Amino acid sequence: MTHRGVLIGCGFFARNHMAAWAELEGVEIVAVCDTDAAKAAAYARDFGIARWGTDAAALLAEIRPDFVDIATTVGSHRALVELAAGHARLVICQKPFAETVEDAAAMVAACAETGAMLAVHENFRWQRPIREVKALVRAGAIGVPRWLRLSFRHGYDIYANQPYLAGVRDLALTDIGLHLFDMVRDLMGDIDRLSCEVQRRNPRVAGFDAFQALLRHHSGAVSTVECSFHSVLSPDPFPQSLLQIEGDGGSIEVTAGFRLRLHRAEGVEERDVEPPCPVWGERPWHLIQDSVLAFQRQAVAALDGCGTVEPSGAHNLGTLAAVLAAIRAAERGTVERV
Ligand code: NAD
Ligand code: 89Y
Repeated sequence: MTHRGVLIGCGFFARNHMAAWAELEGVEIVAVCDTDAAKAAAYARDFGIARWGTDAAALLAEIRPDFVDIATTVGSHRALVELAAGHARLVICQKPFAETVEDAAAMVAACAETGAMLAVHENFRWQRPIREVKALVRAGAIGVPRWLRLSFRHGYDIYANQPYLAGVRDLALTDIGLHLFDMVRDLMGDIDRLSCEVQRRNPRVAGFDAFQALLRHHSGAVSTVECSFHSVLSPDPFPQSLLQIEGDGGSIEVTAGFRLRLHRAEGVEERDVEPPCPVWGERPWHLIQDSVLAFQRQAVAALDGCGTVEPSGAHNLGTLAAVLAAIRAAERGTVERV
């Protein structure tokens, strides 16, 4: 059986969603929607979609899809998720899920009420290097994880594709911090308290384009998470997250150029963890594009009745709360409980 989907938001990033849906068996995007008719029509033409529209409510009522994939920017998420909750079995919402915990909780409640599954398109945890690290940690390769450093620093011009980012106040925390905090929670467990410093590095952007946060987890583990969009590095590692994680029995590091090293008393094992570039993809975005495919693959399985899509809206509420706590900690110079 083919699960029928509607994609809402035909902008820069959703081209990756569309290409990935087209590659996956058992799903089909049957209609696309954008308030900008020219963008919706262009997607319909480029991806061979029969139906397009500018009014999400009218389109969902007409199509009655199995799933809705929301790829708009954050300001429209709550209204679209609440709408989709009444029309589909699965609702997927791009990050940032919401700007406030209140909005995020309302979306979780709306889907709980109708019984729709709700997932947030948090694809970074689905990147191949991160999946491999998680598999090693889960298999006990380093023992209990005690300390982690996650670093996302680059100078790639993200504003060329996403000009709206140049006007976001808490830019680094809300654009990439959400991804990093989701990955850290996935690897190290929930966060108890944190402190954070932010910086405005690029004089051409309005917001804080760098941050460094120190996290204490409920397990007692400690993580340091850092991000900068204005670092001069050659070769530029964008969009790789570099990582080091230590347990009592060993350490794992992921370095630039997709090298994973597992250090244990008996020696070091090294491997290449670069994902393939999809036929529709391009470097350096292939790391992210492959993770979109991996994230969406779960949706097909969930629609088939096998498992859920991770992370759920309810789980992402905790990630949003952590990022909002980091914003407060940076503003006040305090240690904040999450
Ligand atoms: P964009 O502005 O290029 O595209 C968003 C589109 O949504 C626009 O075409 C806009 O007209 C449309 N839209 C807005 N409100 C709508 C509504 N109510 N109904 C229908 N259409 C509506 O933005 P983008 O750069 O593609 O980013 C979209 C989201 O994807 C952002 O939240 C961004 O953070 C996220 N993103 C995620 C990743 C990732 O790796 N997960 C990467 C890049 C961007
Ligand atoms: O919006 C961001 C994301 O989620 O991944 C990379 C990005 O496109 C620019 O920072």
